[in-house]
Amino acid sequence: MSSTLNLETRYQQDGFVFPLDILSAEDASQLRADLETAEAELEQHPERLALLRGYPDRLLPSFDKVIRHPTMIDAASRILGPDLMVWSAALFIKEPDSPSIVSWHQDLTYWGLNDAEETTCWLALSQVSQSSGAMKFVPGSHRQNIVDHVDTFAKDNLLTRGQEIAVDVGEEDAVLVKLKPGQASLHHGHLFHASGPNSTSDRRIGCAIRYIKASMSQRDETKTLVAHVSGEDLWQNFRVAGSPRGRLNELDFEMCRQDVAAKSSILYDGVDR
Ligand SMILES: O=C(O)CCC(=O)C(=O)O
Repeated sequence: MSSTLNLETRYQQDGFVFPLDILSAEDASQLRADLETAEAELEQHPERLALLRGYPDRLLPSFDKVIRHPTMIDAASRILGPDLMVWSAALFIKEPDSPSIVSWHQDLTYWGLNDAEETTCWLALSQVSQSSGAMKFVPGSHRQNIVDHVDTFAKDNLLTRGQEIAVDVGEEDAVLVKLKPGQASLHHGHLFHASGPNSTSDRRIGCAIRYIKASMSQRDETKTLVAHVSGEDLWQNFRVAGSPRGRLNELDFEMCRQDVAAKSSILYDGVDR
């Protein structure tokens, strides 16, 4: 990994780039405060709280603004070209002193997309270090196609199926992705990555913004919900959401519920539930 190379070359070589400076520390702290106020408002409503954590960009105008941030759009466009959708912007939260982990996996394994024209911009809203549960990336692993995964459904695993790569990961070469609040990393949908528990007294919060080329589609032709954040949508392969109608608006919650239903048969394909 050499930081003297440009972003595209480093990304092609390693399958990731970091750190990218996206928000000032003050803006990151305001975004976190907006999220945590919304979480407190929804404390008695677990279903809505789960939707907020899965769809912050559809339910809070502050997060809708973030997924359209010019620096992130510029970085994603260098990788994917000008026509961009956000397929998901879910939060990965590890509470203080929490055993939550993410096992070694490749993102695109279970998303049902027809191509690999995807990149994740993972934006830190807290201090991200080894002890708070930073991600680890294996350089160059993105050059492999999707390898075998096994589903573990392990309790402390934050992934939908607790899926785990079933081949040798090459973990000894992994790079720790340390970030300050407001910084982001960019990683390829085939990159081997994982993260450990949070042993600090603060929450570890990241927003994983999944940019895809607008020309992609779901293999089963389901129109999953996306935000159209740059360029054209000549293909109309997705259901395009407008910006949130307001803060925690009931119609926006309903739209998210419909997308959860549409995506669940894709994300849990082949699982006997
Ligand atoms: O937040 C984490 O620790 C893992 C996130 C992740 O796997 C991803 O963004 O693809």
